[in-house]
Amino acid sequence: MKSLFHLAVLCLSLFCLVLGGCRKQEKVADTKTGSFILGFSQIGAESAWRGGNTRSVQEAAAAAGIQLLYFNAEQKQENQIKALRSFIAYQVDVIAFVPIVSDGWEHVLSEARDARIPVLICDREIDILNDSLYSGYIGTNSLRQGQKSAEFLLKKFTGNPEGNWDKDRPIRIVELSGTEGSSVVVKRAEGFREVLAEYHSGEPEIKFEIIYSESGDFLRSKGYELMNLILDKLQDIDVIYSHNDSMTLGVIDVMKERGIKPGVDIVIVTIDAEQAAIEALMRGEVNCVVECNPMQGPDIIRLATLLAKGEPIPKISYMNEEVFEEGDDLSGLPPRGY
Ligand code: GYE
Repeated sequence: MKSLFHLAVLCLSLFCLVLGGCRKQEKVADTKTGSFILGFSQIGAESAWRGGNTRSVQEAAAAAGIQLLYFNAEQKQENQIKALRSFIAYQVDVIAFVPIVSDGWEHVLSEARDARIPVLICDREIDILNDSLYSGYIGTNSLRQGQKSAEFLLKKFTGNPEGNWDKDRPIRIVELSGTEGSSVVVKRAEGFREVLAEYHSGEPEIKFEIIYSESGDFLRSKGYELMNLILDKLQDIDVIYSHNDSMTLGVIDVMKERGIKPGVDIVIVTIDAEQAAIEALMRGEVNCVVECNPMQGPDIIRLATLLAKGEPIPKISYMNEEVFEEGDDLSGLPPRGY
């Protein structure tokens, strides 16, 4: 029985070697023509932002004539790891992926290294001891997004002593965070808190207090659900700090259902800058939109092309991102595309 099993393993190994050998020869041919095969593992379709991110990669690959093997992990890390392993088995030229969470990538990245396939981390970052296991990162600067969100609040509340909030108590903030364990959530929370903590209140004395923080997993439905719970449980909320626009749209739905004026009765700061959030800002329903740029496709293809040629890339590349605030003239802003 054992010999039959060993024979099966031997045949399977030979098959992969032959397939791999053919692929390797093709790879040399592909690189000669300047085209190559990119394996891309996307986390899912949880927000309009994610949809824009996926389209950006697919359109950039098509425009560059790059063969894209695309896998949607449907929000599961184990699906991403399976996808990366299939890219390795097929011996793609480059692997790019959006790590849904920061931890748990060492083994599969070691396998990619052993297969001599360079890896580009996109959008979200990973926590790893040996950062030589990936070639570089291109994505958003989530720490700055958290800092920019808090910087707006400092301007809003400390630069306006006549504001209509209760001066006899701290400014009460509710935080809706995204997917637990993702780098974006950790860094958006960290950046936000460090700016508020560094603020030494001038005159009049103003303090900020985060009274509640919960994950809405970047989903509009969870934002709606959480906001109902929050309004049933908490009073005197001055600010909603939301880690993405999808959750914010759920929050605004609830406020309107309960006769609360979003952006007026409760200040709202949100991250992403989806079209719907910019329109809410223009209607005065949101006070600050911090951009998180999903249009990473051209940069991902540019960096993957360098890797396919065996050239080095920067370890970290951040997207250009700005802040849109109440009172800004947004009439000239082009459609967001997500
Ligand atoms: O803010 C959110 C998406 O990883 C930066 O994921 C991205 C985040 C983005 O679902 O809308």
